Amino acid sequence: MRRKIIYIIIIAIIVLVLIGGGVYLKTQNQTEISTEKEIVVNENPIVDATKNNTVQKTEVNKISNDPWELIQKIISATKAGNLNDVNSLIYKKCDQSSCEGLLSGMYNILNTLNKTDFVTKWEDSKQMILLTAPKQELVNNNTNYSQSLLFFVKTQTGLEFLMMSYKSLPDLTDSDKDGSPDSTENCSNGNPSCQKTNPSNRDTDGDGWWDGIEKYL
Ligand SMILES: [Ca+2]
Ligand SMILES: [Ca+2]
Repeated sequence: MRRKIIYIIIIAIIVLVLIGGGVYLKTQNQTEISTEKEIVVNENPIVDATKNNTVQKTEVNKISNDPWELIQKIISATKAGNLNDVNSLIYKKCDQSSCEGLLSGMYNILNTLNKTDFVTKWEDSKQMILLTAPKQELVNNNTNYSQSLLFFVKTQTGLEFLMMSYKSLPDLTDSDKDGSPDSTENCSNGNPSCQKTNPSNRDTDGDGWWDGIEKYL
């Protein structure tokens, strides 16, 4: 009888130990879960911070469809000498060697432009040209007229700057409004390597690019 009681006590002790171990293990699991939750919670600000950085970066590199907003961004980027930013804003990309001296040159030219001088805009779904009104000037005591043109290309990400052009008489007449004067299109400008295009058709070869834009692409 006494031996049975001892067995019962030993079994009871084993059961209590097992139950106690179970409670301990359960507590441990809950602690681990809690720890994991803390990690997840701690990751949220990191994820948010990454998203914020992405938004900020997108805002910085966002290319505008407003040509003057684009010009201002190029002026800022060229002034800072930031080639990467400049390349994100211009159509014909350049590397460090090919852009040597270009940044300061672009800054000096673009920084002198006045938005209000560019009174004419020609554009379609692929390109845009801004033009000043012909301006009277005195050259060697002779009265002449000159005009500045800004060429842009519309890309999938927005407007990109292509180039600036300066024209004067007798190259101001541009019948088809494609950025290439009649004198250039009909090769009456004396250029021996001139290739004729149709001065009455913006897109002589029908590929969507205007004649005045295409030669600079
Ligand atoms: Ca033309
Ligand atoms: Ca064309």
